[in-house]
Amino acid sequence: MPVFDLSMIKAFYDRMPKRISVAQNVIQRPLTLTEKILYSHLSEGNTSVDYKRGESYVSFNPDRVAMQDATAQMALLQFMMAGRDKVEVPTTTHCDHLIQAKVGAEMDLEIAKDVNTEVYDFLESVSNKYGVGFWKPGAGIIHQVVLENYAFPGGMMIGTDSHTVNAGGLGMVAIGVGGADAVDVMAGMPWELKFPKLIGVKLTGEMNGWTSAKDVILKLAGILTVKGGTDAIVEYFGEGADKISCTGKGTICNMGAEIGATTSIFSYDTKMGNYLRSTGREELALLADKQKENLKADPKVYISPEKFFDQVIEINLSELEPHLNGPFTPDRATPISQMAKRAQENNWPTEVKVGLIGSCTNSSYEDISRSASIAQQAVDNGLITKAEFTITPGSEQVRYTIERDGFIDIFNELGASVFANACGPCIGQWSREGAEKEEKNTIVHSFNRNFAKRADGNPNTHAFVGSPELVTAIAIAGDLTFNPARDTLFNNDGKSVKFEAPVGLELPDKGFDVKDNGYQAPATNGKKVEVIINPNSERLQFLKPFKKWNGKNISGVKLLIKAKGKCTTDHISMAGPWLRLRGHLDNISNNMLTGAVNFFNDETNSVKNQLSGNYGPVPKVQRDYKFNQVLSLVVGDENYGEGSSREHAAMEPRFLGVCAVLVRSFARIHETNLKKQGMLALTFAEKQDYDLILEDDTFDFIDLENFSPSKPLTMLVKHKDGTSHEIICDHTYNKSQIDWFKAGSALNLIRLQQT
Ligand code: MIC
Ligand code: SF4
Repeated sequence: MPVFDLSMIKAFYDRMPKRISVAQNVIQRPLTLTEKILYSHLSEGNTSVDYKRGESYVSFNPDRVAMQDATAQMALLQFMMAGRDKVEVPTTTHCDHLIQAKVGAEMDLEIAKDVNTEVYDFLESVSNKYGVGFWKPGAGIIHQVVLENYAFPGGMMIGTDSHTVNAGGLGMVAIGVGGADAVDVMAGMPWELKFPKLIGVKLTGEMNGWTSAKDVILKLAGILTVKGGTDAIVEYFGEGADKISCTGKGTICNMGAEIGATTSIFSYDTKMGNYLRSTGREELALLADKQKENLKADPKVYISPEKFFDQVIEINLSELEPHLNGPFTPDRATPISQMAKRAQENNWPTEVKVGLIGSCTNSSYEDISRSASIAQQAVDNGLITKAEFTITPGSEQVRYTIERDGFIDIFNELGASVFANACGPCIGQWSREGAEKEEKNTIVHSFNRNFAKRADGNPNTHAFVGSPELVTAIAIAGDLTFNPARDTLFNNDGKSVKFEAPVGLELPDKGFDVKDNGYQAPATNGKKVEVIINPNSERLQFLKPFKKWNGKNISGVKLLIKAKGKCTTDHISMAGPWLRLRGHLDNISNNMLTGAVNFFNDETNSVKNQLSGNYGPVPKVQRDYKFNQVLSLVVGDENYGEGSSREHAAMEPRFLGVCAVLVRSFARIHETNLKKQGMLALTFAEKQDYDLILEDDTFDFIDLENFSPSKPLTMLVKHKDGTSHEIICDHTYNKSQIDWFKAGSALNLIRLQQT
């Protein structure tokens, strides 16, 4: 197959050297790789400004857009309102999130095609009409397919999924965004981002034994926590980096989403060149080889990184131990040697019920071959898996190749289930038997997130994240505390077995292969293509523009919920069964904030309706406010909206009449999503003011009429007993973002510009 969009890439490589040298002259110091790529993608062309990291808002022209089915529906419904004939940059849609894992790949895929027909028909027709490449259900998970086909060193892309960052493994600045941001880029408009800060991670030494690329990011998550990477790009370098395979680099970048990083990146090296060649992109590898110097930082950056990055962290790969992170949060890092002690201290169940490998994070040929080497040892030594064991390949190309090379047979001998090439259990699309009983239990997986309820809907499932090879060994042992480098197992004949460290192949000796990769090119002229939406559908609904702001201060706002502790997008707009409603704003709004814990009663989905005095489910109470034309406010804690890029978490409150979200701090994508949808996204200037908010409070915004950049807003908090406080609300709106608020949404502005 020819390389996709090669002429676009060539044109970019032609521009890049000049743009970099201009930037070097303007900035007058050596540049990191991240800066080279960002300055090569400015909307203004050659730069005339030395942008301030963490401060300047900058307009970019990304090279491409990728969307997955669960977010593409809303993104494309919005794009349809933008009044364009076709997308202006190469764009793709990937059908991966809506396939439920239950029996096994073939059967599950057939069922998914059947139950999701109308959504797939819509996505296929809308993609066809607007010039968007379409990857059918079964083709694979968006990030794996992008790495195999579209990512290129030095490029810049955005995607409507937080793990878009995976493409950093091929040297790309790849950023997860909400659908409204994707609409900007698809409509050929500049896309804005606050110039990120830079975290340098120096990798020294070399991995050995059971340690894998996954452990680099599990360790880093432990150091930086789920918010440590906020508004920053993580750039990896050092002799250790050069020894990690391209897909291993992808794994590390993928899970950078779990530390809140804008994205992560590695510089171009032979590992990347080999991967490009092995995936049929020799021509692209040759182009990248010629750009080698531009695809890494300037030499002085590597000599004294502390001068050029805002923060530098060093990890010695030779000493890095395999980790398991969890439960309930991906930054709770435990080296395997300490798991027995920690599990006991925290009362985590140590019997492992299920081990799951694969997902967009860890399903490369290397991952599967290393895991298979452990499975093979188990088979050879008469061991069986104590836990259930499942595999979700990342793409049809990987699946086809690992089947050809016999790995699937090895897993089958161990009694594993192979699920479809899709997200499946990673996003609650897992029909796990008995999950409804909500028993306390432990699972281990090689995915990236482990928030409560995420995999199987059971709030008591303790999920731990580890490398696929470690997950395989632990599934066989059925024991969370099993340290394969140290411990032995006994087979049915009572013989003791100790695993040799995993071995694998970075890339297939015979190259990758696939029969049908599942790609469908769009019509060259889509004018006549009709977009299919059934007017009676409960899953798809045309959007109506949100109302514009009337220019007046907003008052009489009621508290809807004061969320306590972790409130991720999974808490705000749960996935799993709700994924099926992602194209129907009204219907999906019935899950709004149903996972958030109410500060005042420690319960989920039970808040006080200030109009009636009764407690009720959050969406129901909010619909009552809406019916009575009362606006409301959501209060939250730190890193509110962490996790996914799903803009439903912003559109639902907007649609149901929440006007503002006031929190201690935001996760980046969610904050932008709120702004784009015309909401007020505010933070407490004094973090302890969170404590002032009471259950029966009413709020007035007293200086909204003067809403302007860098000027905090003042809100009057009125308690039921007649007392009140004025509190200061910080915000990060710049001039154009305030225009979004005024217009009612960013999309309303695009529509205005169109007419
Ligand atoms: C996820 O991993 O949480 C998801 C599901 O891929 C999301 C996107 C979504 O909610 O549709 C993400 O990471 O952005
Ligand atoms: Fe799919 Fe999970 Fe990857 Fe998200 S993290 S894209 S749900 S496999």
